[in-house]
Amino acid sequence: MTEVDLESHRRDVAGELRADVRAGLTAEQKWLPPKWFYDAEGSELFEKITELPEYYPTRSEREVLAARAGDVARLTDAHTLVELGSGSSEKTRLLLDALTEHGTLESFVPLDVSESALAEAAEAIAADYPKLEVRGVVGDFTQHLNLLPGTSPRVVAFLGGTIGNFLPGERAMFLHSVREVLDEGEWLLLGTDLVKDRETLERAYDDAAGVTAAFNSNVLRVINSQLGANFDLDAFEHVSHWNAEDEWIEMWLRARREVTVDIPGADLQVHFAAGEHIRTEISAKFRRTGVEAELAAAGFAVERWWTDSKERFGVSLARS
Ligand code: AVJ
Repeated sequence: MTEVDLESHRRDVAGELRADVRAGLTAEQKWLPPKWFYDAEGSELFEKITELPEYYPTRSEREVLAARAGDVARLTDAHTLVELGSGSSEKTRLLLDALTEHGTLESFVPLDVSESALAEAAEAIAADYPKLEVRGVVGDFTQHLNLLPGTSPRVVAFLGGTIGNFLPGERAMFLHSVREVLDEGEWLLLGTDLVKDRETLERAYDDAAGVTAAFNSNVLRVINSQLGANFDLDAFEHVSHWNAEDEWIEMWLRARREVTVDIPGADLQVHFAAGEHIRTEISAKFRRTGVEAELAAAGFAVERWWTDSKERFGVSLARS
């Protein structure tokens, strides 16, 4: 097996979790940031989600990439492909194939918070693309963008609709910070899940096999193991709800009964009334006009907009 060196920018994971847990679980409306889903087990559960019949985004985006990867290569002449929140990098192979074929690609830089998912993906890709320099970065894409290696022109891919996990203000800040680290003429390839009927959306986030429910409560398992907490996972139920006004899916963990939880690693005891919920994720859904306006506001020129045949998922190619 090829060995790929990962560089890590995550210095104090327990300290960061502690701060997020203290902020989120002492708030009037309790919340937790979605990045804490992704320990080794959570990353595996997410991979299972991508294969569920109800979870269309992965398949829809793959259809777009399969059709358009050649266009991405031709339009960008990329020397470096950076992937933010890379996970398994499974769909990314379509881009790597096209860019390798096109003859310009030198390096691939996947960045993810999950060291286990990143190591596995980076090694598999290094083995399958022997001429490619693979430089995995363990990091948080809201904090570690300025540390990305690679020669210009670079394409930064942010796929899967993960941008939907940000609130609108965070999203604007994030897009500005991507624009800031890129040189003029470099590229952003952005995947955005699109607004559609409530039923399709809510089913995608509440599958019949219960994988999404397990993924959601995994964040409590992470807090138990990292901070010595005593969350009873069975005391919380998975809820996914389409918020039509804000146009995002909200995932909650709702207390089935009154519960008190000790979180010694955060010096915290948290009380939940029966029915009280923690918001664990938002997954915003987009419209073409909104995506184009947000990219333009961040200083990008949108050169292409592509969707799958059912118009469920959009991919934008934008130039700095
Ligand atoms: C990885 C953030 C794109 O929002 O659809 C899947 C995560 N959450 N099912 C999404 C997720 C519940 C996913 N992203």
